[in-house]
Amino acid sequence: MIEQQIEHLKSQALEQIEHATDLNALEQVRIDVLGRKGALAQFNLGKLPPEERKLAGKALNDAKNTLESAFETRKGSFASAALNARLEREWLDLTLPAPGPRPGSLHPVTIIQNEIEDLFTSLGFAVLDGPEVETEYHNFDALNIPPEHPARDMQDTFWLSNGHLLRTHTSPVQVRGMEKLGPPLRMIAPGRVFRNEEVDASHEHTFYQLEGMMVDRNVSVAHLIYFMKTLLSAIFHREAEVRLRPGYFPFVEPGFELDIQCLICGGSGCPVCKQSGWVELLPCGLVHPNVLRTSGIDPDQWGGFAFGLGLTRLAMMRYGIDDIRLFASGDLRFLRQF
Ligand code: 2NL
Repeated sequence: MIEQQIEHLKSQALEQIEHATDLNALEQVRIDVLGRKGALAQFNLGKLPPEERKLAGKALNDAKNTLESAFETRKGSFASAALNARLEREWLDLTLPAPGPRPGSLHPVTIIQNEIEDLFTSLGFAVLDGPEVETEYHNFDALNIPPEHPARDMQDTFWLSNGHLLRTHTSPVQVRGMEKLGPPLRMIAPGRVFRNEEVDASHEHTFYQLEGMMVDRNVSVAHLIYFMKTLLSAIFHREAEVRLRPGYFPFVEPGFELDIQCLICGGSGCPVCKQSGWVELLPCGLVHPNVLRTSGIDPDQWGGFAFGLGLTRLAMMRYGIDDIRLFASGDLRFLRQF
């Protein structure tokens, strides 16, 4: 009789445990059933005959044990559900890009320009800037470029209606540098230049140059070669073999085309160097006496070397870029690669 009541209470309690919706509800069931004044405590076995008391006591103990372990199990399932819910709520994908605007990156021409500026700064050169709209004097006359020179033609230069022009090289910055600083001097002039070009994969109307000049006493071609080799080692991160060929530029005498031994084949000949083993890299020379004199420097006292480096072309070589139009395209798929 009493065992049946216990059994009934047990199965009822097990059901309540199963249906408890949260920890509080479960605890209430536990107090109601197993608590000091709970349902199980209400059974009074004292009045039973010994034989029955023994059986009833065993049933009561079984029920208590069964219910206690059912409570623990249910409690454990609430705890793991709570943990799972928290894990789900606080789940974080650390491989996702951070929110907000993406960090930008430097333009490939800027990367190379910065590297070369750092090198020349360390060698005592000033980094100069100048106007992009120039006078005919600073862009041509002061550079010993004669009036009939083809560079002065409308086909090659963007002229403004007031007689000024968009600088076709950064040389006018160096002219202004000579006027302002006087000898001795070391300077580089990186910047944007403009030519009236038919645009295609290898020609742009706007591109970047970096020119440099050193004026001092007894400056020779040996100094020029030393500085150019230092420059090329910094750019290509290795010793570069160079050769000089004669080249004509009105603002230098003598003038040279400086070639480097092909970095692809090492000089044995390949498609990049057109089987010659050499790649044309930069024009250079000793500053023409007329150019020094025009800017107020006595060519009998002072001499100098100068060079011009196509930053845009260098970036194309460094990064294997086959279309010059990409540089100013603003195409993020291009820019994000650097
Ligand atoms: C080029 C130009 C060269 C120079 C530029 C220079 C400037 C002054 C005096 C003498 Cl103020 N020379 N600059 C010298 C040699 C070559 O190249 O178009 N480079 C890509």
